[in-house]
Amino acid sequence: MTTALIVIDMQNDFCPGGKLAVAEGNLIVGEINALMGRHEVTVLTQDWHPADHQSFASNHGADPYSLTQMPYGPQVLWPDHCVQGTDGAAFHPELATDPADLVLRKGFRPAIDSYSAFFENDQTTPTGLHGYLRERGVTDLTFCGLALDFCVAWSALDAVKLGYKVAVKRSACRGIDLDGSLEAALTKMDAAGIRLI
Ligand code: VGL
Ligand code: ZN
Repeated sequence: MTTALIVIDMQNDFCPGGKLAVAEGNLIVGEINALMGRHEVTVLTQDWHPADHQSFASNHGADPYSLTQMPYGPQVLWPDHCVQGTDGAAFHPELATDPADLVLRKGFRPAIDSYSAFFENDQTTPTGLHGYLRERGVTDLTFCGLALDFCVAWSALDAVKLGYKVAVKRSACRGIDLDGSLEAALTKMDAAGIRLI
């Protein structure tokens, strides 16, 4: 067994004061820092969008948090967030980034959003993370970070499909909770055999 900690999107824009702030997102940084170093492999993901990204409501003349249809299916339109190179896209200043083996950026293709750390939202375009973990012999994954009901859940569900043994460290996550999305994500993860620890 080889374990990896996957820290999802601990960036300024997902913390209070950011463009797509998750309530209490800043409060989990200390716990995440303490989890690092307890796994053979540590990965940080970074949401990393170009300014013309099609998940931004502003690029559709639409209201943030409304729904649109993309060629790959329904897509929530978000406030502009995690724009490449901006302070909002930077990691939370107290996040310990030195222990990370890999920083994986995602969501950089203008036409496709990428919640999952493994596949973009078309559910076929790979990010490369699976190849990396496979080559490092990783079998077991623990997820933490933001947001529990979007990027953490989508990543954990894809990880199960890819054959990993998966746990989510609940206390080291916070959710957005859009129209019941938090409860739905927890139910789906439980049904997939993901351990909520
Ligand atoms: C996320 C919405 C848009 C997340 C990223 O990290 O959960 N959510 N982009
Ligand atoms: Zn995003």
